[in-house]
Amino acid sequence: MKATRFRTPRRILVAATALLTLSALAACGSDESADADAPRTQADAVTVSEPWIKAADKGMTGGFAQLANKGDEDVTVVSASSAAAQSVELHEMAKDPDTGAMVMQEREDGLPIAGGSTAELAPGGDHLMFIGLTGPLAAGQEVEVTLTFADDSELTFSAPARSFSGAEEEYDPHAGGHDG
Ligand SMILES: [Cu+2]
Repeated sequence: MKATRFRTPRRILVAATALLTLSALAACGSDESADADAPRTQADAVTVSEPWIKAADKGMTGGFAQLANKGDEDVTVVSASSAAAQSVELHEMAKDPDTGAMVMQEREDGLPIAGGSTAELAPGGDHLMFIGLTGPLAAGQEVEVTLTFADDSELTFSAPARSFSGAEEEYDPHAGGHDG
C-alpha cells in the first residue's frame, strides 16, 4: 500500500499531461466537442473535384475546379502554386467602374469557402491564374497544383489540361501581340 501511495502522484501527473495534450489537439478545431472525424486542418476539410486547366502554348492560362468544404468551419485559400507556372494567383471577375466591362483581378483576401459549401472556380468567375507558363501546356497533360490555406495547411491535386475556346474573358492582356 505504501508503494501505491508513492505512485499515485505520478499517475496523476501522467493523466494531467495526457489531458493537456488532448486539449492542445482540440484547440486546432473550433470547439471542445469536435469529434475525432472533424478535419484537423483547413486543407483536410476540402475536397477537389472536376479540376482542369485551359491548354495554352505560353503566357497565362486559367485553372478551374470545385472546392468543397466538408467541414463545419470556414476555410480560406490564401495562395496557390504549380511547377507549370512561375506564379499562380487567385482571381475573381469584377466590373470595371470606368468601362462597365468585366475584368479579372486578384482576390486580395484569398478565396473563402464557408463551412459546408463549395467554391466553384469556372470560366467567367473565380479562377486560378497561371502566370508565366514554364512550358507549353498541351491538352491531356496533367498539372500538379498546390493550394495553401490560412492555417498554412496545403492541398495538392492533379488537373488535366483541356482545350477550351468558350466565349469567355480574355486571359492574356497582351494577346495578339509581339511574339510571332
Ligand atoms: Cu485571371
